[in-house]
Amino acid sequence: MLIARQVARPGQDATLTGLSQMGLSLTGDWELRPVEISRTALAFCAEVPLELSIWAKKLVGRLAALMLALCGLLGDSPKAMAQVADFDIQELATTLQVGYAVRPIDVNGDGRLDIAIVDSKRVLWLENPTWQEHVVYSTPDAQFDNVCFAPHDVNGDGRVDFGLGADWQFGNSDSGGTIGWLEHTESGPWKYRGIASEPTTHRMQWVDLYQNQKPWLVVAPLKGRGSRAPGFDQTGVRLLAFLPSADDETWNRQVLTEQLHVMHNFDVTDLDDDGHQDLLCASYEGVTWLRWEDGQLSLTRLGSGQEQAPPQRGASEIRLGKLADGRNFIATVEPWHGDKIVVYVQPTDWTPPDQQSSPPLWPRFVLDDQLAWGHAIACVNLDGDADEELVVGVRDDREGTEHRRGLRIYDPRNVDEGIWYRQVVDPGGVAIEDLCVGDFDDDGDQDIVAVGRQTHNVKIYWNKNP
Ligand SMILES: [Ca+2]
Ligand SMILES: [Ca+2]
Ligand SMILES: [Ca+2]
Ligand SMILES: [Ca+2]
Repeated sequence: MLIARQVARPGQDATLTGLSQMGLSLTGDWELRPVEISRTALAFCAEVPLELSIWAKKLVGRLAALMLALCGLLGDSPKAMAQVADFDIQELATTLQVGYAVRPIDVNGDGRLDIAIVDSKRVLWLENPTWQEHVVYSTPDAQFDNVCFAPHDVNGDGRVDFGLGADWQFGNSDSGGTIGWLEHTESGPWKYRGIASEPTTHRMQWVDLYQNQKPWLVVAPLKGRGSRAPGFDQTGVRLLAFLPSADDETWNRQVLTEQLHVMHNFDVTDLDDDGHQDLLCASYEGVTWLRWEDGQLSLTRLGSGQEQAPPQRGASEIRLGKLADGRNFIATVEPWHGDKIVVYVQPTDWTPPDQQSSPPLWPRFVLDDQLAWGHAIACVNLDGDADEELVVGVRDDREGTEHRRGLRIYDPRNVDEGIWYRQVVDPGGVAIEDLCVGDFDDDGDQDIVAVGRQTHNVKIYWNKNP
């Protein structure tokens, strides 16, 4: 473990990216921060003539890395600084095809959080504390996979039901993509009811759109209808909302917006703390905040996303986090095929704009570019300070490198300068398609559950912080 000094200046687009552009590569746990002594290394690198051969540049890079390492060794204990949280790791007996989605839900109403999972052809829950498998819906003969779900007591009988997105066809933006719900029956399999279909249905959440305690099922397809490779940017995504009614066929439905393109995920938030739910969407447009005022929807762009041509554009995963001083940060995976972990930090003087104005974007910091595809994010308090930490699930190994898929934690230290600690947990352990957080042992701290794609597994990372 090594302390790296931040080489990019505060306000520059990238911190770690600045390092890698100079041929530096840091593995394991690290901290990025600016110090006087690092400027020697920075100046040394910056003065290398551009026409130097690649080998000469590598040599310079290694010398700079050595200097940085020495800087670190002169400082505080690197291990103590990089360690954010301590975990006991438990692999459960369940084997998945693809663990598309996982949520912490008390399915049986006994007061203990269970683990609910959407697998390729099954919906199941694992009962706390034995983690016994209960398969409530199985479609072994289906041609295509389930992809997403969202819990809510749809029929008001006291048992939690699930909205379900299925018939997932990544390459078909013309048809397919089912939206329905699973009624939690008293015993036996749950009953599926179809509501609608929308090609590339991909993510769903229940949202109280109009602050009347009647949540709508909000559904985000990945791509616009009829959009085509390579960019899939010809048409906007139809962000849909469905309000339950007694008759499944007549659920009230709305298209909330078609302005955004290639929306990989969205988060349900209350970003301006007005007590009303709003949405943060990750798309080619970067980070867009959707809110309702007097029933009117407004869209405000808060973060740029990666500004390159499609499909290397925008953001793909997104969650809102809270800092100890009350400000927000927005954590994303960027671009769509996300090889970067990015945060946007709310400026200290930021206030929600009126609907007509377009305020400056929040500053963007690249925390990590040593990954193939980050595919899940949570913002949660894991340690003893009041800041929320950033939890990231990396799905794929990066080819030809030592940067493994698995769990990574980022701890905010000085967010206005892009300074975070990184902790790599159980590298290679889970090819994380999705993760969730919850206090599964009811000991007052937040634990993490990750579900795998290529690894087909489920692991609980028990938080052992004192
Ligand atoms: Ca339970
Ligand atoms: Ca119910
Ligand atoms: Ca914390
Ligand atoms: Ca716990």
